[in-house]
Amino acid sequence: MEFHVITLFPEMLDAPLASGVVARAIKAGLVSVTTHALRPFGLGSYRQVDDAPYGGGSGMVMRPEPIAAAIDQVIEQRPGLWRVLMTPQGEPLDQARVRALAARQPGLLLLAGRYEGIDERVRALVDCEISIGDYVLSGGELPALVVIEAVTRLIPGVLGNPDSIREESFSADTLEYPQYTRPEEFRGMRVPEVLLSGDHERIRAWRADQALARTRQRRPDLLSGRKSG
Ligand code: JAH
Repeated sequence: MEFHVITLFPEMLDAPLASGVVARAIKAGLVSVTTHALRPFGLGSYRQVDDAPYGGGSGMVMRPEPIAAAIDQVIEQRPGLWRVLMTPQGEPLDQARVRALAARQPGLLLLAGRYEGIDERVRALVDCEISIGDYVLSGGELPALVVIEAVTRLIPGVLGNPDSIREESFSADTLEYPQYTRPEEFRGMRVPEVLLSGDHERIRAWRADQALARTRQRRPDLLSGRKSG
């Protein structure tokens, strides 16, 4: 699986890709991540990538031509990449969408914007738009990294232990049950007796009950039908 990222700040991707699961997947040759600096595609001797909004207003808007030129160059090198715009106006990212993105061969071209927005006509140049949540960021780089990590984890061979591809919270429709490790007592808080009982059927039932109760309390939206929230 190939990831390509078009960004004004390629160095922002360096540290997060240098350690952890994504770094291991890159070293193992299971994925590749290529950053493409947008600046060289900017206009004029200042390599301008933004301009004032038509109609007035504060803030700057990304011009479409540098983005289009960058996309065209990457797609020419690598036809078939699924073009994804990171934007708060996009479709919310959830584990189902991560799975769908992971199925896109040969990979993803992630577009990370900056400034107060992107010229509306850029939307015509991408295949989909993804949001990682309802909050304000300064650009799409962190969301792009979120997509890269979430997708990479689903690629066969990336996670060493196949048991941990249980996929954890959100793949199922409940949150995880409470987890404990040693010591049996920590600052007066004891590990629930059932987990020390060795009764695997009781433990399974307790965990299922806890997961459901926690989901009802914290994320009832996950229980009321497939998707919502
Ligand atoms: C901010 C371009 N869903 C989170 C998210 C994604 C992208 C951006 N902000 C938040 C963003 C500024 C410019 C994109």
